[in-house]
Amino acid sequence: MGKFDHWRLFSDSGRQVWEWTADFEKTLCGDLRTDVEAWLAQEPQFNKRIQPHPADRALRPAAEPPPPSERVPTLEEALRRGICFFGSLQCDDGHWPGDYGGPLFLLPGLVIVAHCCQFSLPYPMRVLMAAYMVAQQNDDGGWGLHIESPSTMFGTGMQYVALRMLGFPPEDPRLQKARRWINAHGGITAIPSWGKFYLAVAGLFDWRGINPLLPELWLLPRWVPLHPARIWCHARMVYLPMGYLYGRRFTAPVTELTEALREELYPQGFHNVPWRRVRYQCCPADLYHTPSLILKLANTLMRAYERLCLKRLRQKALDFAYRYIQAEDLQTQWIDIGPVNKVLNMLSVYATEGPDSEAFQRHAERLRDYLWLAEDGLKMNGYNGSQLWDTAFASRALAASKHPEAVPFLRRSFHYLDLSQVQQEVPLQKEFFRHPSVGGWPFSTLAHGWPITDCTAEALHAVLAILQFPSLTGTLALPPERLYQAVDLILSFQNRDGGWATYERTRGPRWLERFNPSEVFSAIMIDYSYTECSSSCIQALCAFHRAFPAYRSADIRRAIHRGVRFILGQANPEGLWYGSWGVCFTYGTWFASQALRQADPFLTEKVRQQAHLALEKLSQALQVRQQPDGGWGEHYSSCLQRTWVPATSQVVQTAWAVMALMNTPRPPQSAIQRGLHFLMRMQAPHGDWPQQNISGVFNKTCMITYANYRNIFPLWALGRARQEGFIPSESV
Ligand code: LAN
Repeated sequence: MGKFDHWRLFSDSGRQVWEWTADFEKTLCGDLRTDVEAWLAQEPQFNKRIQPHPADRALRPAAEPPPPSERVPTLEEALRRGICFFGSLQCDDGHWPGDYGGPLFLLPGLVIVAHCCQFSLPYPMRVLMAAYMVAQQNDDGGWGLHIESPSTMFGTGMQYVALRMLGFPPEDPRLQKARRWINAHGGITAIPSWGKFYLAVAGLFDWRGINPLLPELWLLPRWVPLHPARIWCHARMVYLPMGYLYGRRFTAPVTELTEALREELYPQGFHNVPWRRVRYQCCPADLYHTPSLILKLANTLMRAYERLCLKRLRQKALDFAYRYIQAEDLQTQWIDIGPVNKVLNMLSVYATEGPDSEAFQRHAERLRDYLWLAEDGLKMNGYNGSQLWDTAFASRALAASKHPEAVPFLRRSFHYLDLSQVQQEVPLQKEFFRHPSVGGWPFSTLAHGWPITDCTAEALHAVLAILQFPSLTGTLALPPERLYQAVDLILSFQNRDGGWATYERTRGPRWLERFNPSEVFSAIMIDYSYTECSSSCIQALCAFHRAFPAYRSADIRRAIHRGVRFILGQANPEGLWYGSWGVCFTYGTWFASQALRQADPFLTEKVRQQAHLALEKLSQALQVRQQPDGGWGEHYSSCLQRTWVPATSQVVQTAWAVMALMNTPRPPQSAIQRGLHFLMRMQAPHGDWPQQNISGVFNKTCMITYANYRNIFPLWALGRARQEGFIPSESV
C-alpha cells in the first residue's frame, strides 16, 4: 500500500485539483489520530529530521543521486534522460504541475476560516491536513514560519489551533509539547499581528488587543500617499478583508471548542489578559521588522478615531470594502490574488451573505485549487499554483538545448502559454485600482488572471523561443497582435527608476514602509522595482525586438537601456545581486547577468563598458564561492541577512551560477566545467534531480517551494552547455 493510492491530480487549463476515490475512505478507520499516523507511515515516507523539504513524491518516484561508483553519463545522455523524465511530468493541458507549499501559516488560516464559517471539510481532507501539520512539527514542539524555519509563535500558535479544530484532543503529546513551546516563549499573546487577527475572528483573541485596521482609509482622496490603493497589491488585498472584518468586529460564535481553546492557550485566564498591553507584544523568534514609532503614533490616532464611533462613515467604508471584495472575487473567479485574501474574502462573504449564498458556494468550490498533496500531507499552496511560471521557464530551458527530444513537450507547453494569456480586461478595472491586464500573463492560471510583469515577459519570451525552435517553426502560431499587446503592457509597467516591479508600477513613496504593521514580513508596503522582474522584462523586449524589429522600436530600445542602468545600480559592493524571489544571490545574479548579456547590442558604448565590468566582477565573485565539489550553495538565511550564507552545494543554485558565468564576456572554462560535472553527478539514473533545500522566498523572510526548479535549471544549464560548447569535466 502506498500513500497516494486512490489519489489523483486532475488538471484543466492549469487548474489543479487533487481528488480521492471512495476506496480511500475505506482505508480509514475514523479515528483521526490513528488515521493520520497510519497514512504518514506509508511509503513514500517523509522525515523532517532528514530533509524538511518534501520531494513532491505524489508525482515523482524517488530521486537519489547514483552511487559514486556509477559512470557519469555523457552530456548528451544526461540531457536526454533529464528531458524525458521532466517531460513525463507535463499535464495534458501543457503545464507542469508541482508543489508550491512552504509557508506554514496558510493551511491553519484555511482551517480557522472553515471553522468560523461552520464549513465542514471532508474527513479524508482533514486527515491529510492534520498529517501535514504533524509531519512539519519541529523537534522542540513548535512550527516555523515556513518548512525549514526554526519554530516561531506564528507557526506554532496557528498549527495548534488548527489541529484542535481538525479534531486533535488537547492531551495529544504533540499538542502538549506545542503548548509548552508557546508558554516558554512568552505565551500566545506574543503571536505577531497577523496571528492575533486570525485568533480574533475565531473568538480566541479580544479585538481590543488588535491595532486598528480602519476600512475608512479607503475613503481617503486618491492623492493621499496613505491611500491603500497605493500599497503593494498583496498587502492591499490582505488589508481589504482584514479592514472589513475588523470594522465589523466579526467574531465566530463561542462554542465548546472555543471555550476549551481559551483555557488551553491562556493559562492566566482569557478574561484576565490585559488586552491593550499586548498589542505590540511579539515573540523574539518571530520579530524581523519592528513596528516604527510613527506607526505607533498613527495607531494611537486611529484608536482615538475609533472611539468617536462615526457610524455612518463606518457603514460607507464597509460598503465600499465589501464591493471591492466582491469585485476581486469576480475578477479572479473566486480564486483571489493569494492564499491569505482567499480565505479572508471567503469569511467576509460568509459574514455578509451567509453560507447559502451563491458567492459563498463559489468560494468553497475554489478552496481545492489551493491544496496540494505530497508525502508530507495535504498543504495549502502559496498561490493557486505556479503553472505559468514553471511552464514558461521550462519552455525556455528546453528550447535552449535545441534537443530534438524536447519537441513534443514544447508543442504542449505552447498550448498552455496560448490559453493563459489575458485577452479581456477585467470587469470594474478602473474603479478598483487595477492596472490594465490585456496582453499579460499571470503566474498561475487564466482564471486567476492577475498579470505580473515578469510572468508576462517570461511567457512572451517562451512563446518566441518555441516559435523559433528549428523543427517547430511554421507549425505553431500566435497572432502578432497578441505579442504586441504583451509588449505594450510590459512597456506600460516600467517604473521611473527604469526598473520593473511585480504587478503594477510603484504607486507610493518609500517612506510608506515605515507604516508596515507586520512584524514578520519586510518590504511589503509598496511594489518596488526588482532586479529579477526588470531582467525578465529586458530579456523579453530584446528577444521581441530581434523577431519584430519594426514594432515600437524606439520605445523598446529606450526601455531596455533604462532597465539595464537600473540593474547595474542594484549590484552590491561585492558585485553580486540580491535575489528577492529566489534564494538568493545566485538567483539575483543569474537574472542580472542574463539581462546584461542579452541587452548588449542595445547599449551605448559607455553603458556597455559598465555592463562588461559588472559581468567580469560577478564572474570573480562567483568563482571564489565555488565549492570543492564544483557546486554552489547558499542558505536561505542569506535572504534575511542580505549577505551570502554558505550551505552545501545545491543543484538549483549551481545551475544559476553556471549560467551566470556562461553569460560573461570571457567565461571561466574550468569553473563552468566543474559546475556542469556536479550537476551531472547529482542526476538520478532516471533523469530527475534530488530535492534539496527550499529555493523560493517572498517578503525577505518566508521561503516557498518551487518543486520544478530542480529539473528546469539543471536542464537549462546542460542545454546551454550543449549549444554553446561547454564540456563538463571533474578536474580541470
Ligand atoms: C509570488 C509568486 C511569484 C513571484 C514571482 C513572479 C516569481 C516574482 O518574480 C515576483 C513576485 C511574485 C509574483 C510573488 C509575490 C509574493 C507572493 C504572491 C508569491 C511569492 C507567491 C506567494 C506570495 C504571497 C504574498 C503569499 C501570501 C502571503 C502574504 C504575506 C500576503
